[in-house]
Amino acid sequence: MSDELIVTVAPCGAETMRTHNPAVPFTPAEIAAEARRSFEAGARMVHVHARWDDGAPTQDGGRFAETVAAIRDAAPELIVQVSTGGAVGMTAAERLGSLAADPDMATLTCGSVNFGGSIFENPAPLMLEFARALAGAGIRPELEIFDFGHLDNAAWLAAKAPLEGPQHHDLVLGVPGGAAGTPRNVTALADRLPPGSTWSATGIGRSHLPVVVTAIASGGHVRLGFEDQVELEPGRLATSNAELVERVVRIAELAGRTVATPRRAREILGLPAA
Ligand code: KMH
Ligand code: ZN
Repeated sequence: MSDELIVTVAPCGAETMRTHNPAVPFTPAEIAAEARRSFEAGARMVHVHARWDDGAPTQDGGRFAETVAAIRDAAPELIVQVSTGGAVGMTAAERLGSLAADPDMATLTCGSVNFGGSIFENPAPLMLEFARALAGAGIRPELEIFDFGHLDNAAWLAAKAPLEGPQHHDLVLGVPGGAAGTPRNVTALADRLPPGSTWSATGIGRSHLPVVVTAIASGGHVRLGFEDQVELEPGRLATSNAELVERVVRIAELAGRTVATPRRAREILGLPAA
């Protein structure tokens, strides 16, 4: 197990609003400032959603390009990963708009999942279309695993679509409707990944700490930020994404993990040098 740790920050997501936490960033400049502070705190990748100024989620290519350009300007060392998940209810074509930003990586969700009172729809043809779109654009995927069957879908996808070599996965646990954010689910899923895979884990809401602590102890990487949780502890809102990153870096260092350098983070994830 490598002791090097890659922290991904997900600064806003598509669903977190200022009613949940007044510090959630919306504009390209606000998202870039949060990304910069998170980089300084130890984040090595940023998972990007774009918002309009009023906070409405968008996969508009122009807005994504503007958001990614602002991030690259503020924190050129960060690996930029865009969302192709967008917000629940968006069409496949709409969701692929984010690829216009020419990111290092993009998400590829490996199956449908209940998402609170809605369904985050990722049927097999959409998965294939997205895998081919990423391969065609030379963008490395991050396979999003929200539930146990998604790993079986990922294996099906690897056999069907041009997914070359070992893949990087994010175990997104604790979505109401998906696999629960428990330590046992983290290790059960991580144990089933194909040899050579890399993985991170994300715990939604109050499953944040059990999930990231287990991932840190198990050799995985971690994702966190206002997309995934808004509190430091029950009833206490985080004042910035960087505050969440700082705490996880402290936990990781106590557990014997060291923050990967930007260069090593790219190597570990199979990305070309910056
Ligand atoms: N907003 C969720 C419905 C991703 O970024 O790829 C989907 C999501 C996954 O956030
Ligand atoms: Zn996302």
